Amino acid sequence: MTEFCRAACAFFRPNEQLTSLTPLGSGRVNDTWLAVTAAGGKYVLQRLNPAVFPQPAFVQANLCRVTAHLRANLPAESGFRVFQIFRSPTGETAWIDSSGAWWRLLSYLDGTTALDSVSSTAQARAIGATLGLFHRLLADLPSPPLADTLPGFHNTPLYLAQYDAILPQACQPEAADCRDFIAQRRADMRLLEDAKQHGEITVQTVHGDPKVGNFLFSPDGQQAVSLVDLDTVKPGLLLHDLGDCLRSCCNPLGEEVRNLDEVVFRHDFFAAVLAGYCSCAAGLLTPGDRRLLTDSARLISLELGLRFYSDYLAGSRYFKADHPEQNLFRARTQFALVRSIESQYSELTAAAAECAAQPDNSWRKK
Ligand code: GN1
Ligand code: MG
Repeated sequence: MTEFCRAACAFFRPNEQLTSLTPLGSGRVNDTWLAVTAAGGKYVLQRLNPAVFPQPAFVQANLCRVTAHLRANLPAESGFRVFQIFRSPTGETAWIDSSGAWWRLLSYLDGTTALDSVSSTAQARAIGATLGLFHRLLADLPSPPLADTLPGFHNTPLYLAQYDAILPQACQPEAADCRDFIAQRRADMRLLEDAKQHGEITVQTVHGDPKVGNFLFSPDGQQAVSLVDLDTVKPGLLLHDLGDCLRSCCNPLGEEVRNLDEVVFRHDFFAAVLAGYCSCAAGLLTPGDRRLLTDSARLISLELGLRFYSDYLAGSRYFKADHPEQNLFRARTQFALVRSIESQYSELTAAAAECAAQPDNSWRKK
């Protein structure tokens, strides 16, 4: 891999000498490095996972459009930073290695830090406000819609059908607790897709993966300054993003917890994310979106647990894993989170209704 990293850097920056290469972040799909050059340049070097993104050209085209649109429309006072996509001297935004994988070089946002987990309601609120700003800006993205880089992404009934198909040919033993957990919730899995079919909830350009680690903060951990990992930005549901952001932000122990009794969905962080979001983007939410806020967090946690469990059964071919049971543990953590949401369902729903009733101070949908 290091040889490919060197070749990719040389392709984009032929006149700079690479001095160090350090793995960056904890992405489960793509490979990412911090590349530093002798001239002091700091870059994010990424290899797109071809097994996950079959149309890398779409990913790159979306990335260019989205970053340009964000940059052109950011309110100056927002403090939000957008990374740059570097081109080779011949104008390419991607280098393709001999195995066919696509690589790109992005600017490293110096003076920022990624959090492992949320540790205060202030951070939760900052994340919610940043997601709201992101949605608001992308609500005005001129047509045509972005290409679908990952068909079926966040289509929960489709993940359920894939799980059913994997079961007869699983290469790992079934786990009875996960099997029963899924069996008891099969009917729930249609909730967002049905609401979408009925036109009750908002479809627009969304991030697709707004988990805690994708929000960059100021070094003191107080200000959220960016939202990165834009490969899954494409048309989707606002509730996919809200649900995913909530499932990640309200789970301070992270995605791999061994003692499942410790997993808790934090009620205070839930209210804070939503308060931050609504202060920026309440005007985007329809009554249907507002009604399903708690369910979105429950559904996306259930969906991710189902995806991890299916991948465990299939031999961990999608999510990177250090050992064969890692995706099983990840699935159990998500299912524990679902249980915690279920046990606080009415309190969470009341808190969500209160947040969504707040006036949107800054902006309204035109
Ligand atoms: C994957 O690769 P990463 O870590 O950015 C996944 C998300 C999951 C997340 C869970 C394209 O994101 O959907 O929520 O892992 N991305 C894709 O950590 O499947
Ligand atoms: Mg991602």
